[in-house]
Order: sequence, then C-alpha cells, then structure tokens
Amino acid sequence: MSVIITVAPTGPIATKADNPHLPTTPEEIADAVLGAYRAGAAVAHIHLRDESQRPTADLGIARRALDLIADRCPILIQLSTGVGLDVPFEDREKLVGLRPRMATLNPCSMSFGDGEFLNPPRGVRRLAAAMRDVGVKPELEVYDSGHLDACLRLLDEGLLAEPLQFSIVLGVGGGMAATADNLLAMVRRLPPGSAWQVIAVGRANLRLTGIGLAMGGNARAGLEDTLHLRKGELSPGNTPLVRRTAQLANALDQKVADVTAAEVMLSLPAGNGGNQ
Ligand code: KMH
Ligand code: ZN
Repeated sequence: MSVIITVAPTGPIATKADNPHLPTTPEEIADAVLGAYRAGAAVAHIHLRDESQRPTADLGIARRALDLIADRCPILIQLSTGVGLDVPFEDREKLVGLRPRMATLNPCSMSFGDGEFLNPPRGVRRLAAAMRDVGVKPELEVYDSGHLDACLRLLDEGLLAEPLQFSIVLGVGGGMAATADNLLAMVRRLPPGSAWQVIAVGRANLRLTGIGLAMGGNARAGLEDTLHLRKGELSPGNTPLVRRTAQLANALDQKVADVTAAEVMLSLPAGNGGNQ
C-alpha cells in the first residue's frame, strides 16, 4: 500500500516572524518544494506571498513560482484557491487559468480563527465549473460535516466528477476540532473510492496525521499546518516535517508514492499544457 505525501510549504497566515524558515518568495518556495520532493513529497500545495509576505493571487507571482518549481522537480502542483482570508474570491478563482494539475476548492464560507473565509455558493459553483472545464482536479477542503454535504451537492449537479479527492481539515477555529472521533465520522461518510488526507492544524498535527495514515489515508506535511517539529521546537524548514511523515508511513509498512504512482492514485486528468 502506498501513501501520497503532499507538502504545504507556506499557508495563508504565518510569517517569517513566526518561523524564520517559512518560505515566502517564489525562489524560497521552489527551493522548499525541491527539498520536500527529495524527502518523499509527490504533491505541492502552493500559496503565494507578495513582497510584504501578504497572501496574494497575483498571477505573475504564481506563474513565476510554478515555473521555478517545474525547473527543479516534476512534483505535482496543487494550487491553493483559498489563497488568504483578505483576498477577494474573484481574484482567487483566476488562478485556475494557470492550469495546475490540481487546485483546492473550499465549498463553504466559515469563521476561520479570528477572521472570515468567504466562499459564496455562486462563486464556488463557478470555480468548480471552471476547474471541470479546463481539467484541473479539485481538492475538496472540508472543515465541518456540512461541507461534505455541500460537495456531494456539487457532485449531484455535475460540477464534480468521481473519484473525489478530499482534505479533512481538523483544528481550525470555526471548523471541526482535531479529534479522532471527528476524523472517523468524516471518513465513514466519504463516497467509496475517494482519495483523502488529513490536514491537522497546529498542536494536533503529528497525532492526527499518524491516525490518518493508520486509517489508510494520505498525508500532508509542512509549515502551512504546523510551525513546530515538536512542542517548543520550531521546524527548521519543510523538509524535516516531510521526512518525518515519510518515516511515519514507513514505520506503518506503507510505501511513499512517487509522482507517477500519485497521478494514478489521484486519477488525475492528463497534464493539459499547464504546470505538472
Ligand atoms: N490552511 C488551510 C486550512 C486552501 O489552501 O485552499 C486553509 C487553506 C485553504 O489554506
Ligand atoms: Zn492551503
């Protein structure tokens, strides 16, 4: 049995003030992705930052990051359309025009820590249709049980195609708490044949990632989800987090999927002239 490791090198919130090893420029992000690829990651979940480290949907910055990554390694790109809490939905959805192999689709609006994450129903449908029309596979980020029902409605409407691909996000303030009970309840409800991974944010990251692997899920690792390697110890980059996740999988007698295996496991449409 193989597991796919996705590296999430930079998220929407932390800055270098929180962890100086957080990559924020396209060059730093590409270098971080290369380190993660060498440590076993087959997918890279990508957020961009501007010169002030703010989350951005700037197409030039995104294009540059994707090109630099492609120069370094053949990792599969999953572009975040979540981008950041203060970036308008209309700007976020334009990223699909860069035609990454995958992009995130966040199905519902929600409180997100002290902020708001806006994913209006009409915009979500428009984004799902755009992904379907250009052959970008959606990675569905569900933060609560009702978000799964919203995804199943999109499936009924023909805006998504099976097999579906889910991230079960645990530990965001405003979403499900990071508990094994919540994870199990979600996994039980996924359509048969769905690919899934845990995104466990913050302190519960290691424990819930391990539980997800033991349950047969894929895994995500990186500074987007936790800045720490263990309590009180900042991770000196993304590679140590990816390496530890690969070791965890190996200890469970699971192989780490390479890019070719991951493409098959995720039923990715063929590359369409965009980025990996
Ligand atoms: N950090 C995630 C929990 C996305 O990438 O589409 C939220 C997020 C969404 O970043
Ligand atoms: Zn993200």
